[in-house]
Amino acid sequence: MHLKPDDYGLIVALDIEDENYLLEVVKSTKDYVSAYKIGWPAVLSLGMEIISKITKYAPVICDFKIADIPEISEIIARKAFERGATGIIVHSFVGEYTLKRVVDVARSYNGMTFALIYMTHKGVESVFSKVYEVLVDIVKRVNTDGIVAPATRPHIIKDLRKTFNDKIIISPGVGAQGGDVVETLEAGANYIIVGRAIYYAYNPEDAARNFYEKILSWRNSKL
Ligand code: NUP
Repeated sequence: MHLKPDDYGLIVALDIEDENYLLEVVKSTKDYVSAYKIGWPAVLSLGMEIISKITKYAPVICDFKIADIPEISEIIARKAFERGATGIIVHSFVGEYTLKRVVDVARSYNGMTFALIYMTHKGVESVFSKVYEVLVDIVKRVNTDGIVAPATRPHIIKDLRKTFNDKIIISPGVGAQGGDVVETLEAGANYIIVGRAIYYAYNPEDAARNFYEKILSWRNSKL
């Protein structure tokens, strides 16, 4: 199952170091998610095998934030897809040759590439605001399936949606970092990414259902 540019949903970030807890979160939230996202915390703690274990329940996007020369980026992406990943996240500041190489590897596995254009956390405006237009131009030259845009900065999502109307926008920063579900979807995101607000919740299943229902009710209000 692939994410789609005309669809909406929840992606749960699993930055969890304990395998039992990670799989417990997956099993209890799987009915509400379009995909899971894993990154360095899970892979460095549990190994790459964790990817195939999660894919039994839902597609996995590997948030490796690839930022290397094309040849090395290709290997990193390939390792993720060999384990059954559905998507990979790559930084856009490394330029179009790295992005193109990652897109080619992804395509050969029928997988997806998401280019990270602007981050969510405090203090990065001083970097990203200076290079924003340059990064947008890089991504315009490469046929990535989607982009990663910050739920903490809805005006950036809005701007990216205008430029990239056929790409899937996935947005981290909802919940623990202060981003809001409805504001993020209104701005133009397709999938919201939520980590701590789900896996640190007293009841992750209820928390995931809650986010999912908010997305559904927003979508229904637009029909
Ligand atoms: O700009 C970004 N911000 C961000 O938080 C790009 C990301 N990929 N992320 C990731 O989204 C981050 O690594 C984490 O996995 C997730 C957000 O988690 P949380 O703040 O909802 O716990």
